[in-house]
Order: sequence, then C-alpha cells, then structure tokens
Amino acid sequence: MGKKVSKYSIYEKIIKQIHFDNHGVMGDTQIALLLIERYQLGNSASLDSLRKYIGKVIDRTEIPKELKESCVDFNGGKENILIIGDLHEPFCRVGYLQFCKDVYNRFNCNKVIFIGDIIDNHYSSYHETNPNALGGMDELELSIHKIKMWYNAFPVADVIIGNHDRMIMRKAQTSSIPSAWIKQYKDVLNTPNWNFVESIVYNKVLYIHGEGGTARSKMKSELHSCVQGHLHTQAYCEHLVGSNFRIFGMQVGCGIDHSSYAMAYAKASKKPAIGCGVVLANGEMPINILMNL
Ligand SMILES: [Mn+2]
Repeated sequence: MGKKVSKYSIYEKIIKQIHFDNHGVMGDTQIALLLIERYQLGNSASLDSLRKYIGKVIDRTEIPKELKESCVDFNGGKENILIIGDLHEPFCRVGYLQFCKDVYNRFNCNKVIFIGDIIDNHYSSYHETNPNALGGMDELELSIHKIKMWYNAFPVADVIIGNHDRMIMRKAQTSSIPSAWIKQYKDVLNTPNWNFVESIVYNKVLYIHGEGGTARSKMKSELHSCVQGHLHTQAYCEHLVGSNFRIFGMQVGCGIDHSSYAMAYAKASKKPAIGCGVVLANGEMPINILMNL
C-alpha cells in the first residue's frame, strides 16, 4: 500500500528551487514549460500531467524564506511607539482614550508620545471665546480631571508642547512675566512622570507638534522622518525613497470632540480625522490607525 510515486518526483527539489528563485510569482504552467525546455522532456512528459504534479509539490500559501525576512517584525523586542493625537482636553471625544489603549495593546507598544495640544485653554484663547463657556478655573479643573485618566492609562510618556498648551505661557509673556514665575506643566496637571518637550527624536524619527506646516513639508525640508499632529483634519503617511535614504512624513489624526463649543472656530471646516499613529520596529514601520466611528 505504498504511496504512488510520480515519475516527476526526481524534479521535486528543482521545482521548489525555481519557485523560490522567482519569489513565488511563476505559475505551474510556466514552471512546467521551463522544465520541459531545460531538461528536454518533450518526449517523456505531458505538459498537463507535469503541471498537475507541480501544483501538488508547491505550497503557495507558504511565504518564501527571503520574503519572510524582508517583512518588518514588530514583535521582536523592538521599540514600538504609540502617538496620541491632539486631545484639547476637556474637549476630547468620548471613547478616544479606550481606542488609544486598544491600539497600544494591539501593536505591542512600549513607548507613548502625546503629539501636543493635550489641553485646549479655550478661556484663555487669543480668539474670541464663547460667552457661555466655562470660566478659567472650571475648564482647568475639568482638564486636570480628564488628564488624570490619560495619566493613569499611560503613566510614562513624552508630551510635545503644542500651541494650545503654550497659551498661558504666551499670556504671561504678553504681561512681561518671566518664566521663573510660571509653574511647570507637570505640576499644574499633576503628571510628575510625563516629560514635556518641544520636540523629540527616537530611532531617527522627529516628533513635533507641527505649527510650522505639514508632516510632508517638514520631511522634505529637513530630509528627516517626521511625525506631527496639529492639523486635526489630515491623517496620512508619505514615504520618500532616494538612492541614499528612505524617510517618511506621518500626519496623525486627533481625538477632539468636533461638536464642543471650543471647536466652534473650526465648525465650518471639514470633519476632523479621529485617530492615532504607531511607529513600529525601531522607526521602521509607521501606520495611521483611524477610529471606527
Ligand atoms: Mn491642535
């Protein structure tokens, strides 16, 4: 009751080799024709039966070894960074925190960057404020309360300082108050382990808030991979590949509640892109994740 051995089995190794050498793109017929030509099988093989044999020998669901190695592995003890978009607390969208936690877990993240504007400071805006809005103390208290939930979820993080975060500092400047009189962000917001910075670089990727333009323009002007927020309505990742470099510019979405009074200035403009970003495998693999709304 032995297994029937095909007369083509002496070609099994060669067939597999051809398959791998061509990165798995050759069809059974193409391989059969190649074999017939190379080994002059014209008299001893029918194209159809050889083709069927090849179909049985090659497992097309298997990824060739060299292709496997060319895929970026983000599970192998590498740095996987979650980038959280503009929050504008206390005007962040319900559900955005849970969404960010889910993305963090799904992609095995081990580092967190808030891309700026974690608070809105609507009451202190340089633009006209809403007369029905919360007063300064109420908005700040509510912000501190909501930031606490973010701090509990991500107790260690880098926080890029955005234009809205900086509002109070600018007001102080307008009033000629030296910065030594001003409390630190982490002291006001009760986040002792958060590292507030203007910008930061990890694995040759620059993280900024983005007041100066777009991720795409920043990448091109600096020739440096770049991740930014600030724009609210855009989420994309563009790669620039040259003979000597490969960089990307990633614009991450945001977490704002578009319907809140603080966002009234943007009411007439388009809907925001609600999402966050991840940069995986030591800066190799940037991905935008948009929230399913
Ligand atoms: Mn913003």
